[in-house]
Amino acid sequence: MKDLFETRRRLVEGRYEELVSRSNTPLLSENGIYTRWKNPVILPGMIPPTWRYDYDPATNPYFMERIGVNATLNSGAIKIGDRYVLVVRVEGADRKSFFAVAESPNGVDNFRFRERPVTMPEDSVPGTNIYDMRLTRHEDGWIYGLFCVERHDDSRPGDLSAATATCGIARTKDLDTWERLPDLKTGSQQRNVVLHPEFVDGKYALYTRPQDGFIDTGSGGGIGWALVDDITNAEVKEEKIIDPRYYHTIKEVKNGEGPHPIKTPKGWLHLAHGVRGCASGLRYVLYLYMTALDEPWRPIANPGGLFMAPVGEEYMGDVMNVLFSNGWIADEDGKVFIYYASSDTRMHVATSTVDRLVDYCLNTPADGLTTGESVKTINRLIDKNLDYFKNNK
Ligand code: BGC
Ligand code: BMA
Repeated sequence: MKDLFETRRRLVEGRYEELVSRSNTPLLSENGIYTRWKNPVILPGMIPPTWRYDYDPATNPYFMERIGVNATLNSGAIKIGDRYVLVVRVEGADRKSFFAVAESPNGVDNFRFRERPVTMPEDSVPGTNIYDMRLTRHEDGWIYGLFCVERHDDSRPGDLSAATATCGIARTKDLDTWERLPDLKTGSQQRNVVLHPEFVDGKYALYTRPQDGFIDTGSGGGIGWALVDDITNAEVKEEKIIDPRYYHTIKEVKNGEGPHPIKTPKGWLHLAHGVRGCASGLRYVLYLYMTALDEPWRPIANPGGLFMAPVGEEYMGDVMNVLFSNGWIADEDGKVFIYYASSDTRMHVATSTVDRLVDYCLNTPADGLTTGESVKTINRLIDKNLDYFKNNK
């Protein structure tokens, strides 16, 4: 029995070490806009074995897993010193998500979790589940984590699936100890709320996503913008839609802000997700847009269509056909690390630069909203190229 225990222990620890210490390689970038990296950066197998296995041979003679991890997904991201840090949504085999901090020296591999997951203090009304944290280093000096808090909707006692989504707010200096602030008060359900890093007119500014129900955005028209006087008692009194949904686009059914936008000389660069319905369910893709530097709520560029969609193994997982991102890091040298989850199962990284992403936003034609317009747009490019060839023989 002792042999079996030792053999299994070595196997489990060997596999874990292999995953947390393997190096990553960039793949060929066909579109030239971003580069995907070969290996996922976070996988359930990278959760430390001490969270999953009982190491005492007396109580776990077969060295079996006691606490399973189902998925490691939608992660917030931030650079702390020279470390690339993710606050990962870890989902247990029991379908409960929690946050755990993983750090890497280079942003593309060797991510290791800290010793324990985050113990998030509760709001006055405890949540059933928490997920999808957006991290913001705010100019007030705190690091904020805004996330979704899910609770059963007790106004519908007979319906076990009736739920509410609310924005939870917490702040920290080190990602270990969190001060929980009261949940955001709004007139509607909220799943994708993001804190803007700067004060606007002396107020905290939020990207919101008002929705009628837990799943349905209903009349909720898209990504919103709201100012909040006091983050320690945050209330949305007025909300305006800055990035609407449209019929027959990649964001027909839903859209939501990803991480907070990156400040660039040409405007705020935003990463978001768009959702459409199809025969196999909902399809989640990523897209970019830009807003004005001095008025972060005013759109200045809306490149048409999707920026990233699932490829290969990314299609497969717990919730198929989903790319979701709530974390990216812009380095001082202009390099951008886009952290995205595929199919609610694992985390990946793609790299680009601020210059390339801004160029993409400013020079990708906007969605003309009809086939006729799309074909006209292609013909304009062909005309331009034919002219160019003629004049540059
Ligand atoms: C899941 C989320 C999902 C949401 C809406 C929640 O119960 O945990 O991952 O986005 O439902 O489908
Ligand atoms: C949601 C999101 C994510 C998830 C996605 C796909 O609405 O908030 O948590 O990745 O659905 O299941």
